[in-house]
Amino acid sequence: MTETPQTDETRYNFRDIEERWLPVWRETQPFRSSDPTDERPTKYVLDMFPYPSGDLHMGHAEAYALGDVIARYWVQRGFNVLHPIGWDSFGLPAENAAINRGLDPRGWTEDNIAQQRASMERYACSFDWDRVLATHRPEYYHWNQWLFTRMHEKGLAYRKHSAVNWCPKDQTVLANEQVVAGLCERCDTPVTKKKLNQWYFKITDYADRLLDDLQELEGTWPSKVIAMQRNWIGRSEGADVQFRIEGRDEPIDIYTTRPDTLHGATFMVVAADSDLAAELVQGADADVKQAFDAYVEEVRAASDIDRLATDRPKTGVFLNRYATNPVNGERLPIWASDYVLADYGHGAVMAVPAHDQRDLDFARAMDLPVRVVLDVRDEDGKPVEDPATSGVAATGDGTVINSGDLDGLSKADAISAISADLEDKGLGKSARNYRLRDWLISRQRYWGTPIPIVHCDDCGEVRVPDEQLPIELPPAEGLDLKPKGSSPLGAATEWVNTECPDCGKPAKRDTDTMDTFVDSSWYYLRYLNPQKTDGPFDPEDTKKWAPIDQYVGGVTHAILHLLYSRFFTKALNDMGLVDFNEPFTALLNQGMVQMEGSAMSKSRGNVVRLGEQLDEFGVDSVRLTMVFAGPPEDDIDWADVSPGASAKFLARAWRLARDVTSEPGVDPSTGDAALRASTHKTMHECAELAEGFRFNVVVARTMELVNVTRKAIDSGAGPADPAVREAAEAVAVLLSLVAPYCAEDMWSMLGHENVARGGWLDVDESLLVEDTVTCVVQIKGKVRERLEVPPSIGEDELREMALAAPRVVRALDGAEIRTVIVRAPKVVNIVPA
Ligand code: ANZ
Ligand code: ZN
Repeated sequence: MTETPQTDETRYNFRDIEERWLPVWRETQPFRSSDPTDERPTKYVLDMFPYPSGDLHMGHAEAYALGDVIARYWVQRGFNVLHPIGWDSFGLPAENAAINRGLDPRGWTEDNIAQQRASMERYACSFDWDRVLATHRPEYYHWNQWLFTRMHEKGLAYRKHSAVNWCPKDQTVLANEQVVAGLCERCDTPVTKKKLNQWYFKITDYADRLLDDLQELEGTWPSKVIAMQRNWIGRSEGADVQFRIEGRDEPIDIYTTRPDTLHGATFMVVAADSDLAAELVQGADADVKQAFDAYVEEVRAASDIDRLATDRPKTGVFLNRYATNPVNGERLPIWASDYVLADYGHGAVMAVPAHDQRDLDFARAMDLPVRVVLDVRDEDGKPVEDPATSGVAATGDGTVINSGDLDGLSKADAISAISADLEDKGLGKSARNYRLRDWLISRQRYWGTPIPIVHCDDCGEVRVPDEQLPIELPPAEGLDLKPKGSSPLGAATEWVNTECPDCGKPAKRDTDTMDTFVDSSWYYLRYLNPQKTDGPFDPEDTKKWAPIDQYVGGVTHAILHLLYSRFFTKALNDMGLVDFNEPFTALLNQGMVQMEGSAMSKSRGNVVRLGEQLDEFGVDSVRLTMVFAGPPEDDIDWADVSPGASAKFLARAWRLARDVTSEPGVDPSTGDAALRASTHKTMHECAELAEGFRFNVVVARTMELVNVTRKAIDSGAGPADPAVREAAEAVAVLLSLVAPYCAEDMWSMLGHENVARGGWLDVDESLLVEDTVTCVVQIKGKVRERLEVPPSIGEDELREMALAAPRVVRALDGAEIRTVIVRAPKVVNIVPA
């Protein structure tokens, strides 16, 4: 590539440029979205908000660069874009850090917020700084409490005594979702079970809607995330079947998805930690009881996820009790084991070892019989090996055998037949189960939203009246925040002791605080009116902006946060507070930033510091590198990219604007046609690319346009050509999406202000036609040559080109020509004499 000789590399100085524009943007706030007179159509682009647990890191830099490209793109397309930011500032990271440093979590949190905010401003995030929120501030959590109260009124918030996941290190309960492979998500301590009185949100009431409405998101959410949501909700269709228990008056229900295998049941298993197991073991011999008690002790320490794992050795205790199979009267021994969960279905299963792997593993471990009742074949039509010897359950489809009247039926027909029969006899009915559990929202920690409930000896659980909200957290001073199994708030005696809102007698405040996922379940609505004091959000503004057009964030939140937000939105919809059902119309998950093949972590010593990268290469180069590295969903390895090369490219782009000599507003139509075609084509394609999230290709196209423009300046049209100005302005607008400082500086050199609202080029369709078309040259109707010609080629020029083409000359071999028929630009027909 040629450069003008007067090029002076030192003249593009990102430090000067950053220093020049950051104060201007601080002053002008180009991304304010709350002007009521603004008539532009609206878009709501939302980035997941950060925890203020330190300064921004490379992961933030990637996510916010991508969200920013989207927001800035829609601004350039003429939309009033709401692109807000805030802080998810309650929760364990802040609290633990505060405990470790002996500081008040408030001050620590606010300091970190200030630091992150300054970094975001420097990073040129196009946030609307008038709408900032932080969930630890009373003006935010006031409305958590208000929403909790609405949930409580509707019976969607309730308290129950149950065994919960307990992290012995953090001394707090965890939602199932916060237990990863049996370990606490935060500190990797093995999670145990503890019986406690806890607050729940009844998300299971919404299981069907949460599942069915996923259909609406198909195509605009990553299919992987939709599948994860589906699995998490885990709807299962089957039947409840009644079994009599010898020596017990009431029969019990078991849940099965395979009533077709009833004849293959050879024993029954109840969850070791269920009430039923405890009841059945009553009256058993002392040694059975003792073995059972010891076993239950072990079981309580294991997580549900471990318990369900198929590769785990099976353990259990025979309870010395028997059940009766309703279809054939057979006597089935009853065992207690941990692979059956107490809170799924009825906490009891009929075990069909031939056709269920976990039952088979258990049967083989305990030496229990295996009976095949389905003739399952492999691909070659041969019967699969006997599960009793192979150790592999025959879980496929097949024909029923060893099952009396049912023999010969297919699996599906047998399920219908036996279900109908059981239903007739009153022994069974169809049933559904979900993997999804109610959402456990109470935490025994200080740094969260206090639950707005007062416990009164006479009135019980009393909601704090709306006009007494917010219930502010008492100061941390004087409280021991260290986790100890009960909430630190219990020690704030003055705060705890209150009077009952109903009867006025002395009563006590609930001392639990809310899971921070409550905060993030509706924050997108609070951005609409972060300062509103008489409600959580304004219905008019909700109509104007919500739901979110584009949500951007990490796939780590693919289950919990999205599920909870979807639940909140549906509950709010039912309360008439919003008129839509899904909060996030479209979702983009960015990849991760890695270093040398693995996630950055202190222990690996491969952490790249964002601040250092920004100091060395400049904000624009880092942003451009993030965006250019690949499709947004892909992980980026910082060892493979080159922010230095990005800086060189930006310098090259910047010099275009420096070199333009025409006046702003000059009519481009008289300019160099080829350059104009490139400019218009680039803008046209980049719009499509940006809307398809192919921002890396947008950057590549911009680079091409920079090269073409440079050629035009140096060896073609020259710096005064109006097409050169048009191209340089287009480059500035394109760069404003990824490299706003450089773009703003270019824009200013080009004689304009505020590149963010520069506006997308009005693409001239007539300039988009292909660069060349193929012209066929025929002699006496026979094709002799194909020529690539410009579509606008004139007849005379085309005739000359055709007659001069070497192959045509050879084919004519000096013959005289009678006529040449030219149909520009496609056909030339030569007729010799
Ligand atoms: C007999 C049977 C035979 C089963 C067979 C499966 C295959 P999903 O699809 O996950 O809902 N089950 C029922 N309650 C359970 C509990 N509390 N803990 C663990 N397992 C339980 O699974 C339903 C199946 O899981 C049920 O169908 C039951 O085993 C087992 F060839 O019943 B099945
Ligand atoms: Zn009372």
